Amino acid sequence: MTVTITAFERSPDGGQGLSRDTRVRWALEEVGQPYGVRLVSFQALKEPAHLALNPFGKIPTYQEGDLALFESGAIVLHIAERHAGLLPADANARARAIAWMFAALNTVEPPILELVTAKLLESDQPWSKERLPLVAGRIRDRLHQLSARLGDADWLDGGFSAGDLMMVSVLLRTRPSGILDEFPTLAAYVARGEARPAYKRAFEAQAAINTAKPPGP
Ligand SMILES: N[C@@H](CCC(=O)N[C@@H](CS)C(=O)NCC(=O)O)C(=O)O
Repeated sequence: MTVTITAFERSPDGGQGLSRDTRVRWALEEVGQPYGVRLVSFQALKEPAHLALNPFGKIPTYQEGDLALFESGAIVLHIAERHAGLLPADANARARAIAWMFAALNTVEPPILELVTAKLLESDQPWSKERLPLVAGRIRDRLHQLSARLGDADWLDGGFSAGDLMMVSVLLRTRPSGILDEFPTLAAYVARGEARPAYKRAFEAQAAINTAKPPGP
């Protein structure tokens, strides 16, 4: 069945691969599922046709026959459950891989997003300069813990899984701030993710759309 996802017509990151369609593209590439992409403008995200797919007016969405999904985590989990390659066969290992997906989205990503919000939306506030180090500190706390758990392993729990795909995708968002490079173990982990052929194909596909254009709003 044909799979169609949505992505920004013009990504605000100018093709760095930080928009959340990249993690969905990556999952589809890992499992060898062909897909189409419908590009959406910021304005179209808030129009009824897109809100019917994602009530919060965001990308990515995923359509496959009668099924329409939103939330990158739910989409990647769906792909991982339907195809071999992203979740282990052993039931307990599978549950742990899914736990790492949730950890990426629910424990590691929130402080990273908070820093983006603080920089983009609060920089004109008189308290902004004092708050930024606090927010960055919360990211560092999480990354210290994650780095300690990863240790010298290649991946979070045995072989590469959807948990790693999501964690690497989330950690990539700390690179522009320089924080990722403070954690050599995690920087190397992210580099291992980026070196995967499936990631490269996903990255290049989104870059082809975005690098030729000036950054969006
Ligand atoms: N939790 C959602 C977040 C989706 C999200 O924030 N998408 C961003 C792009 S990465 C977006 O569409 N932003 C446009 C907007 O908020 O207007 C997910 O993981 O899919």
